[in-house]
This record gives sequence, structure tokens and C-alpha cells, in this order.
Amino acid sequence: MAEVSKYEALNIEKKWQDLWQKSGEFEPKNDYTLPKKYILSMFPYPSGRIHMGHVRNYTIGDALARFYRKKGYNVLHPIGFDSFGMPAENAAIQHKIHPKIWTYENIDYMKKELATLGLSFSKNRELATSDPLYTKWEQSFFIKMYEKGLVYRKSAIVNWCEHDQTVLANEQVEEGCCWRCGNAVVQRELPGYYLKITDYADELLNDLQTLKDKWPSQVLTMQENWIGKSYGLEFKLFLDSQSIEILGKNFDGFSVFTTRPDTIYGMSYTALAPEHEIVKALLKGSHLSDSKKAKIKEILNQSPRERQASAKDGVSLDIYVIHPLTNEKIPVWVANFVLADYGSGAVMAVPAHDQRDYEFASQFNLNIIDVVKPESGEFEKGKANAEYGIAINSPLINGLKTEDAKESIIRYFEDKTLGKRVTNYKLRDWGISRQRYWGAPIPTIHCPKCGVVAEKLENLPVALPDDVEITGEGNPLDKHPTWKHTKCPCCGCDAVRETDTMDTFFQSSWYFARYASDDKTWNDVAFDRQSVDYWMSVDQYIGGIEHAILHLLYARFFQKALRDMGYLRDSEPFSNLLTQGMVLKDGKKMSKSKGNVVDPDDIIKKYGADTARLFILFAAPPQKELEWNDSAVEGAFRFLNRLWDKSKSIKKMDKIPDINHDSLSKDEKYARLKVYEALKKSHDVFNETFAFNTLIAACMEALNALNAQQNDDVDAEGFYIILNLLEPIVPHIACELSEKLFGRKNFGEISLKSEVFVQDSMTLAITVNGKKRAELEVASDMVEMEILSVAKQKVAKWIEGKEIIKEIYVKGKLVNLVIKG
Ligand code: ANZ
Ligand code: ZN
Repeated sequence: MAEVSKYEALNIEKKWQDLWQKSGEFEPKNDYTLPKKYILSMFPYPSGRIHMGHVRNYTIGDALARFYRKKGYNVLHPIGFDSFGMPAENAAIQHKIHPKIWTYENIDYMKKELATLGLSFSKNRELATSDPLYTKWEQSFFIKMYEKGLVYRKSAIVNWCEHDQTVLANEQVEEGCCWRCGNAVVQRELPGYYLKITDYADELLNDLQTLKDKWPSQVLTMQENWIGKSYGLEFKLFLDSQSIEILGKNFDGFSVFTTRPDTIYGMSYTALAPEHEIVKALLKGSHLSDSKKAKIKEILNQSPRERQASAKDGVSLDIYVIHPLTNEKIPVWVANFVLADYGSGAVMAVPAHDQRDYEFASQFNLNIIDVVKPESGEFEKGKANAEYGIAINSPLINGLKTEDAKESIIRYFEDKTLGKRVTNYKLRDWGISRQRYWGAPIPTIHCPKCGVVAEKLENLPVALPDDVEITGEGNPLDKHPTWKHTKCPCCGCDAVRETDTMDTFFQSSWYFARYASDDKTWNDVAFDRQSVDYWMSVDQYIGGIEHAILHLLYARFFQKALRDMGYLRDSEPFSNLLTQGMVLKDGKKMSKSKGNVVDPDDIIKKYGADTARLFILFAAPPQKELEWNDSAVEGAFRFLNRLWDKSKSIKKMDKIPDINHDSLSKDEKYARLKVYEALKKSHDVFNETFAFNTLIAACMEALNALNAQQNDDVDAEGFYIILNLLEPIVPHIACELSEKLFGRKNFGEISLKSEVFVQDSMTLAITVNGKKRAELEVASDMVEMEILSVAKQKVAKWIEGKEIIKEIYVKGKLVNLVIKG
């Protein structure tokens, strides 16, 4: 018995990692009759080294994967690398290393690091999105989408980063700056390819309902706002005859979109985006003064973000429209807050009830006309009254509530064919062209005769050339001497390849479905339906909140598009989503720039992977931020040592001992209670709350309780259960001890024995005015108030209709009720 061995984490961990590697026990089984769980942590970008955020992400996923595997589920728990993207090119520029070499060296290094964490990933399904095979299928999706009209090419004003020499999607612009390098984004017109995500706007919005309570509500709200559906009235405002003359009879008016048609009598001016056709025409003509033209051009040069951030600004165009209901003349302005690409790029301004209109009107002394009496009764001064209320000063709708007034105006306009009910979305099509090298080439060809044509499927992948020079300026594929020169797939004449590559979000929009496909089929098909239909959708997706909009919206869109192209069955890719909190040190996000990084490698070398995993899951619930704490890491390590030491006094066994619970002492019963409480907790934690910290705490309490009693059977049963509960969290030490003590046998599902949860009871005498009237059996932890209430019921016939003057409870002995008369 008396073993003296010490807990040597690194030896044990190496042993088990080698064993797991050989056994292949983490490979998903192709038996599609088994119950399945697809557990997926978002794949990493191969930046060079894993960081604590990765450790957290993969430990959460691994704990779930191991839990379900132990429960008998067929588990898919894959890993790969999101390996195209700009950092590889930046490294090439800075360190003169080829992006491909940099990327694949990083992948190798990170794979080794991840292995030292003991993560139970499938090896066979590993992939990197820069692999030519991955590109091949991706390009085939692109071509099929192009043929379907789901990809189209257009010239548009795009967000351009001078520093990275590339286009950015709206989602990649953060407060006017590039999400990658932080430099200011400028506006520039450029041809590019767009994915028609707007075709799916309604479905993307409606299906959020199906994710309620399964995704964090915060993420659902962010997606809803991003899609930004609103409905209202679109109608045309007609210019007065003089203004038509001024514009050379090229225009007779313009459309506006409003979500508050009930405020139409409050319109005191209208405002156009500076990009509006009418503004363009006036800029060419002589009607506007030079200073006004200069002001408009100044606004045109600003990005939408900059305009939004600056004070309300604009100029009067000295033209007028006629109010459709009152026939009054209304001035037309250009304003910096009107977006060119929303609604019709023009607004009817109602300063009394719209804050932006109010600020602009205050700035330029324009009329403010109240037309809605707020529900609360009082008009607030100094700002717009945006809330709903009752229409006033509005002949057609006076007295109507906002909702009814809106409907009434819309119907009036539709009846008179003056306007129509419309729905608008904030969501924009997804621009995917990037002028970069390290990405998947867009598989189209520009032919002088045929125009833009797709490459033939049999020629895929259109692979990247290796011999490029990466300087950071311009597009390396465009500058390559030969790569782009090819023959047209249609007519065979000389033609030029598209030299743009795809946004890397294209790759991360379908990797989860690729994993779900049997790897033996990867060469032959994008997805094999049988396997994909079995594994999809992802049962639990885990990743950072920073992906709440970008990645998750694109992936949802892809899932739907690929479904409609016959590749996939489901409408949603991720049934459940867990967004993990950030890892902080000294209250700040761990990052190289802040110099507060703790390297996972160092922790693993010092204490072992199990300590790192235990700390990460114990320090905070996964959804919350986690503050790094050296002494808590020590604490986790000490607990594992206690577990190790305890194992030395546990008897070896080949089945769970039979224990007669009634015959146990108080301490023994208590220890069993604590063990079974932990067991009970694990069900909630793994299936619902993911509050691993509470499960770990329960295991610690249970171990303490075992140490405070002497019964070998209780010890053995309890230790077996604790090891099983901890195995998904600290797999190496758990497997090692389980092997030593129980031959790593599984003794089957342990039921929550009810007798363990029955608490000790006590018998109380109940007296009324000192006379014993009854006896009462209650749980020994029942509180006084409850005892008194039960006692009164028990002696109801002696106290009925009487006034109780005093109620006395003598702990563990008796209840005395003193009554009047
Ligand atoms: C008059 C009005 C009165 C408005 C009122 C609002 C409140 P959402 O809800 O985001 O769809 N709008 C329309 N097109 C615009 C554009 N291109 N740029 C900037 N603003 C524009 O917003 C719709 C509202 O935003 C519209 O309803 C319009 O102002 C403005 F008390 O019309 B509203
Ligand atoms: Zn051609």
C-alpha cells in the first residue's frame, strides 16, 4: 500500500499523450446509428504560438468532448487552422520569409503546443484553409455561386486601407479604422466581387428565433441590429417648377424613406446625401455658389464613419419640394448625416421628433414643428421627442396613436398611389475581393471577347504561385510576370486571371461542414452527404464574443446558401453557442502590446497541462472574464497533489463496493453526500450551465469530506466518482490514477442513490400549554420557521380558533405553543 511516489505531472502527461496518439481513440466513428455530439472550438489563426485565450477555448471544448465520449456518444472534436490572411504577408515583409513557410512552420509549432495540453482532437480531420485541396472546393463554391447569381461583380465605393493596400468589409472597419492595423480607412471606388448575403436577410433574421436560449441573447441582438430590418413608407417629393427649371428638367423630384410617416406634417426641410444624383447635377451647374460646392466636396471626401463622428453639417441647395399633403414649399439641403446607400439616400426631416434632424435644424435655424404629443404628456425641451404618442397638428390623423397614424398615412399614400410600404435592411452585400497574395485566388478570368468568365471546374484549384516578391505595396499576383496570363475557358484566346483573392472569412464560413465530412472522401467531394447529415449541425460551438457579428453571420449565410445549392441539409450551422470571456491580467486583456502575457508553455512546463486546465476552468465560469492569478495556479497544482496523495490510501478494486448507507457514521454519510452532490452537479454543468468552477469546487469539498472519515469503502467509491468527474477536466492525472487503482475500468453509470441524499431526521415533542399533544419527525436541518408552521398543523385541533401568545422552539427537542384561554 504505502506508495511514496510524488505527483510528476510531466511524465504522466507525456505517457498519456503518447498512448492517446497511438490508440486513435479520439477519431470519430463512422457508425451513423450511434448518438452523436459535434463539439467545436473556433479554429485558430496560426500566428506563431498559442495564447491563454486559445487554452481557455480548447480546454472548454475538450472537457465537453471527453465528457460525451465517456457517456458513450460518438464525438466529433476536430481542429484546423484558419491559415490564409495578412499576418503571413506582414511577416514576409518584415522578416523576409515566405508566407507559406511562415504559416506552415507556425502550424507545426502550434500543433505541438496544443498536443502538450492533452486535447482530444481528431487527427484525421485536421486541415488548414490554405491547403490546395481546401482551396479547390472553395473555388468550386465560388463558381457555383457566381453561376447562380449569388456572387456578382460591381464597382463600388469601398473602404480602403492605405497601409494594408486592401479593401475592407464594413464589418472590418472599426470606428473609421482598419480592424487589423488601426490606420484610418479611406473611400475609394473599385471593382470587386460581392456575395448576395442580402438575399438571405429575412431568413437570417427570422432564424435567430430558433437560436433563442441556445445562443447568448447578446449575440442574437447584435445580429438582429446588424441586419437592421425596418419598415415604413417610401414616397416621392416633387420639386417646384422653379427648381425643375434650375435642374434643367432632368429631375422632377426624389424619393424618401421614412419609418415615421405619422410625422409627415412635421417635415420642415428635406436632406440629401452628398452623393445624391441631384447634388451631382447641381455641382456641375452654376446654381450653387463656389463656397457651397466646396463644402459639399469636403463632406464627399469623408468616409461615412467620419461624417457620423463629426457635428451635423450641410448646405442649403436653394431648391424646393412641395409637401404632398399641405402643398407648402419645403427647402432641400445636403446633410452629412444622410447615408448614400440607405433607403433612397434622402430623408424628409422632422426635427421635432428625430434627433439627427433636430440637431441639424438647430444648427441652421430651420423650423421645428411638433406633430406628436408624447405618451407621457410633456414635450421635452432641447431635444427631439422621439417616443410614440398621439398625432397633433396633422389634419388627416389628429388624435390617432402613432401605430395607427403610421398605418393610416401609409394606406392614404398607397390609395392615392403617392407612395408604397417598404422594408429596408441595414445589411449590405459582402465584398470579398482582397488585393493580397496569401489568400484563395478568385477563380475567374477576364477575356477581351467574353468578359468575365469562371474557370472550368476541372482546372481547380487555381493555385497560388510560390515565386512572388512581397513588398507590401500593390498586389503581388498582379505584379507576377506570368501567373495571370492564361487562355479563356470559353473561346481559348489570350486572357488574364483575376488577381484578387478572397476575404479569409470565406474560408471560415464552411470549415465546420468540411470537418463533418468523412476525411476519406475529402479528395473526391466537398462534402459526403451521409457523414455531413449525421454530424451537422454543430452541437456546441465555442469561441470569442468578437466573432458575434462577422464570422457567425457569414457562416450562417453560407450554411443556407450551401443548403440551397444541395450540399447541406440544415439551415443553421451551430445549434448552441458559448461565448467565452477574455483572459485578463491586472484587469487588462492579455496582449503582447501591453506586455502582460503569460505564456501557456511556461505554465505547462512548470506545473503540467492538468494544472493549467484546472486553473482555467476553476478561475471563472467560461462565459465570464478570467483574471490571471499566479497563486490560484499554485492552488490548482496543490489540489492535484492532494488528489495524488489521497490515491495512495485508496484500496484497489474491480467493482464499486456495496455500501449499507444506514449503517454508516455521521462523517461517512456526510462524505458520501458530498461525493453524490458533486456527481449530481456534473449533469447540470456539462449539459447546461458549463459552470465548471462549481463542479470543481464540489469535487474539492468531496475530497475534503472523504479525508475526514475512515471508511475504506466510502473512500474507494468516492474517489472513483471524483476521478470520473474530473477526467474531462484533468484527463492525464485522472487516467493515471484510475489505471493504478481500478485498471482504468469503467464500472458503469453511477446512479444518484436517493438514500445518500436523505438527511438525518429528529423527533420533536409538540406541547400546547405545556401538555404533550403530538410528536413530529423532521429533517435535522429544517429551519425554525418551517418547524413551527408544521407543528401548528399537527396540533390544529387543540389550537383552532385560539389566540397563540407564544411559540417556543427548543432546538432538537420540542415545540411549545402557549394559547389564550
Ligand atoms: C422621418 C422621421 C421622423 C424619421 C422621425 C425618424 C423619426 P431606421 O429605423 O434605421 O431604418 N433615414 C432614411 N434614410 C436615411 C438615410 N439614407 N440616411 C440617414 N437617415 C435616413 O431609420 C429610418 C429613418 O432614418 C427614417 O425615418 C429617416 O428619418 C432616416 F420622427 O423619416 B425618418
Ligand atoms: Zn473568351
